[in-house]
Amino acid sequence: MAANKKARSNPPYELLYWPSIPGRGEFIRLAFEAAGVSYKDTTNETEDGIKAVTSLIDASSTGTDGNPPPFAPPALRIPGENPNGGPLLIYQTPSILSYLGPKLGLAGTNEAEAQWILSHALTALDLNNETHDTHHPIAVAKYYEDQKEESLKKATDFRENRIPKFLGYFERVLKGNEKGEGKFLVGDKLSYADTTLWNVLSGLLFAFPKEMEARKGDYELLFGRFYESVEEASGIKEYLASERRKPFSMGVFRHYPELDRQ
Ligand SMILES: N[C@@H](CCC(=O)N[C@@H](CS)C(=O)NCC(=O)O)C(=O)O
Repeated sequence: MAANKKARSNPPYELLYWPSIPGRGEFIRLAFEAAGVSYKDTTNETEDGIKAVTSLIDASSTGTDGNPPPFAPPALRIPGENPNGGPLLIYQTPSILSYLGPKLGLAGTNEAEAQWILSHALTALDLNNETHDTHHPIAVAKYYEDQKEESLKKATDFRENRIPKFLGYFERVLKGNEKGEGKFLVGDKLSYADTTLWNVLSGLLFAFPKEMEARKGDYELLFGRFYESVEEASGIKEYLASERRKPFSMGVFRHYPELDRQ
């Protein structure tokens, strides 16, 4: 803990994401926290940090310091890592995770494992994106209330067909990875695929509590072993108990009771 604190006072990595919500920034935070590596969460740690995000994605930006402009947050800034000697700026959640994975010791032990980890993280992020579409099936920029009718249809299909398809898939992956004993998707150690899937499951439990409660028992490894094991992992457990962990609210994972199983 003391080492963590010390490291946090001089972070080499800067996460740029919207403040106050877990959102897609959470996938990056969980990787850092699992590895015990320091990072600066600019918008949550500095008064007008949000300007750092809004300026990056400003519609007139053609990039900064020799980096292209990010399309949308999250983005990660790493001092001195741009080939021009300046800060390197990368964006897109899976791109950031695959960059950090080997550096944080969360990308497996060989090339095959590294690719499987990326594949599973992308699949978990697909599930994340499909969850978002249950409350915004028509237009990202419109209010949920303006697309409620379509949301009800989308959420019904999501609950009845997509949730069981994704959960069934990950249950098979856990079963097939005997080395992982139900605790890891790939190999026998924690990876960013595990932390990414865990966050999506956690979000689904928040957004669709009735649906998930009714289905949990069908996935013996996923909810009997994996979920708790990641939650208890070193670094993750401490983070989840800290103030740095923001509650789900109005981001990707939202609890609209009418979209849940009735
Ligand atoms: N595929 C991108 C999606 C990024 C994204 O949609 N970011 C959201 C916040 S979680 C945003 O601000 N989007 C603005 C937009 O798409 O116009 C990723 O995984 O990083």
